[in-house]
Amino acid sequence: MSDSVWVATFAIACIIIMASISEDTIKKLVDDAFLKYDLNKNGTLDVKEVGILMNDCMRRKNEPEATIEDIEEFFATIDTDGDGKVTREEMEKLMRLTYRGQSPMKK
Ligand SMILES: [Ca+2]
Ligand SMILES: [Ca+2]
Repeated sequence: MSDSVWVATFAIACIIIMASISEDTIKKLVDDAFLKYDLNKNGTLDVKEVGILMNDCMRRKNEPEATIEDIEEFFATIDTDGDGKVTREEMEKLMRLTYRGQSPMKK
């Protein structure tokens, strides 16, 4: 894996470790993520908001801040339809895949 893919995987793992997760709690986690990081309250996460989420995770683990490239790559991975914003559905889908060990980033 390239460094930036590793960072993205790490950031997702960090989100999941925030709570003891089960399939049923994914929705709650996504709600929490949006509550905290959807700063302009428009119901989607943009690149800037995702960057804040990532860097929160990095700081919590005492890792260096994510670079713009890391953030953009992570964002592109989450934004599966490529419309420039991450919806709850996209975030839920990603969390489910990651939780089941079927990360789309393994490719
Ligand atoms: Ca937003
Ligand atoms: Ca999208």
